[in-house]
Amino acid sequence: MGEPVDTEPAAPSAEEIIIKHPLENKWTLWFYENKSKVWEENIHEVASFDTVEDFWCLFNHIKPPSQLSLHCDYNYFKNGIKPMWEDDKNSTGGRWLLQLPPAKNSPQVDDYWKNLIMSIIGEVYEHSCEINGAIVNIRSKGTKIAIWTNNASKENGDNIITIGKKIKEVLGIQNEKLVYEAHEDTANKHGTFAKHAFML
Ligand code: MGP
Repeated sequence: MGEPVDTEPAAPSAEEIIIKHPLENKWTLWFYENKSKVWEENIHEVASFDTVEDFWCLFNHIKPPSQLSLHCDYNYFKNGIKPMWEDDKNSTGGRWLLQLPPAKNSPQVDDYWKNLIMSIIGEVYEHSCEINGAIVNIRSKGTKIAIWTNNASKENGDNIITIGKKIKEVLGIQNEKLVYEAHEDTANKHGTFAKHAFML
């Protein structure tokens, strides 16, 4: 009889166990749940991460958007930026917005969301420094997925468009409409729609 064949994979070295892959930025997940009439009281910080491994630990531990209750939101923002118009980093910014049918049990919404979050924490955008975060809103009228950027001025149009085109590429969407709204216009809108500064 020959030597027994060892089919077990080699045990990871101490270095492999300890080293995590750092992200360019630290990110924070916030959760919005519509409980109080005061909007700001409904939004809570959940956890922060700055490595790929800690991101997946968190992301895989929580429900995907399609399993959330109505009127809930996930918000992933760069650490230190609150997911609200009032934050200094958001106040002059806006959002690229994708409107989808209601999310309940929609694997497509979960796919879009996962790819979008991977793209922002992986900093795949040419102007990643302009990206503050991303939000998914679960509503009865439909699901909204958005990337928030920090400069909605007309003079910054080229960068905004470049980011929007990259979002379409990341999500693999050609026919779906993406609109960019300045937060100032969203906050002051009358009715459902804000003025669209750009459209792709
Ligand atoms: P929403 O949750 O972004 O969208 O904003 P929803 O529920 O689809 O409603 P719609 O108006 O877009 O059709 C709902 C409301 O939450 C807003 O009208 C504001 O009253 C409040 N709100 C939302 N955001 C993102 C903010 C914010 O950043 N700051 C403050 N103060 N209120 C906000």
